[in-house]
Amino acid sequence: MKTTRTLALAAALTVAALPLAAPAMAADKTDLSASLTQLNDSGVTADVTGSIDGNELTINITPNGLLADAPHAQHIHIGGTNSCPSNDMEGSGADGALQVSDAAGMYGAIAVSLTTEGDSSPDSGLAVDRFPVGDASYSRTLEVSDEVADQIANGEGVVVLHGVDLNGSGTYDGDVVSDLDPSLPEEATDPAACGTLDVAQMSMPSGGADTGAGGAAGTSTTTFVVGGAALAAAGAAGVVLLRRRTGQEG
Ligand SMILES: [Cu+2]
Repeated sequence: MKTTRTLALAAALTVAALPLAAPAMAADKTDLSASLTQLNDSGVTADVTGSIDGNELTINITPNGLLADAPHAQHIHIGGTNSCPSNDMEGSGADGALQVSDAAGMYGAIAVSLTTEGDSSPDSGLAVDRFPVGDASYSRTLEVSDEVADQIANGEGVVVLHGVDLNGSGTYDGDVVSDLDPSLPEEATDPAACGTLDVAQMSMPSGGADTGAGGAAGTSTTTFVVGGAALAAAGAAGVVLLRRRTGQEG
């Protein structure tokens, strides 16, 4: 019979001992990151971090340059070529502005609405009263479907922030209506920034796998959980667990 012993090591000690350790993932958790760049000459950038762990999606967004005092719809798009258009791509809006559907073949359709509360399905894609205003930072953990979770973990997500003041009036206006909702001006929904939601490289410590060729008594598997991902997972406790399976009787 095998037993499992659990050793708790202070996170600080682990970091000090393994300063160059590559992030290693706990079983199902995959770290996500994106660096968004401008569309429609918006000047908007954003840093995105997060994770997908089973059906649990965590997304943190820090935008810069969004129109102040205006809501900004934000989504994870999936489909198309899972990519972003270039800032100079011409679209169907005013003076060639890029509307959402113009680049749907690249970033696909809305898969997750990154609302501040409540429903986060595509149905809430334009729930303007539940999206961040201006450059407000965003952080939320959501439940997503198996399919969407798999796609995101597979690196197929694209984060798009919407809402651009094309004419510099300080508010959403103009003569061209939104291709998503004709009751809104295109400025309210035109894409402002886009970035692919990249999956962190998975890497296990070298030499960590012991196939147990020495027989039953010698079978031993050690799983190291180190690095940034584990520190995030460990949270406030700041403890990294090192589980070691031994061949001893319990
Ligand atoms: Cu979108």
